Amino acid sequence: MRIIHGIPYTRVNYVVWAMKELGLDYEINPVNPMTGETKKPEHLARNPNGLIPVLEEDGFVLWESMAINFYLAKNNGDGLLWATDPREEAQIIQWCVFGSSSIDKPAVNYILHKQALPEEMRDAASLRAAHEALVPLLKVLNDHLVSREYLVGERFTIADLNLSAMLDYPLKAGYDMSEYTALQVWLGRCLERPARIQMEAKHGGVKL
Ligand SMILES: N[C@@H](CCC(=O)N[C@@H](CS)C(=O)NCC(=O)O)C(=O)O
Repeated sequence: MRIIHGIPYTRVNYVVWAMKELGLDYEINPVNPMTGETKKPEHLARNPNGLIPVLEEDGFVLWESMAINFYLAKNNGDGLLWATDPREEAQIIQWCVFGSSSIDKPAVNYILHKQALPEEMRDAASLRAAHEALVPLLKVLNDHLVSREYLVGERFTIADLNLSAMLDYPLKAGYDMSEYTALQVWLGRCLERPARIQMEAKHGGVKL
């Protein structure tokens, strides 16, 4: 039995999308951060940080969306989303660490301060800061994608999934990426995959 703890239109989306790509069954236990459920003892026992997503698989518990997706990709679907050699593996990790350490926070802050927070909590300076923080990161990705279709190994991997899912936040909130042509084409290629569309049809798109 595989359970994802969390509500789907958050970073839980990264994991649900990976499950759909890999054809894995899952159940969702809708632990909702907006109602304080992430800070209840029951959830803190799963993740002492009080955050979602958390994966539970036959008693095995794992938190941090990147770690969960590495685990799923490496061990399911005959390696469909994973690397074929140690160097590819290192490159997948490189892009995902870059994503979680640099892109994830400003990407989420952008959507929060643009539209997801209640209006009185939105802050123009935070929105501007999130926008500015993303500029050099989008350029790094765009430059890399000018000469290739995917981040690693010329096929869709968990690196493409994780980073395009992060960038879906600012994209959906109206961040203008038109000057990053290669990045935009790649985002379309990733976000229009059938598994992503199925996920959005079932659970809804990103909100926070
Ligand atoms: N680095 C963590 C971040 C997890 C995270 O911040 N999750 C948010 C939802 S998208 C959350 O649980 N927020 C609840 C809170 O801050 O109390 C990961 O990638 O799993």
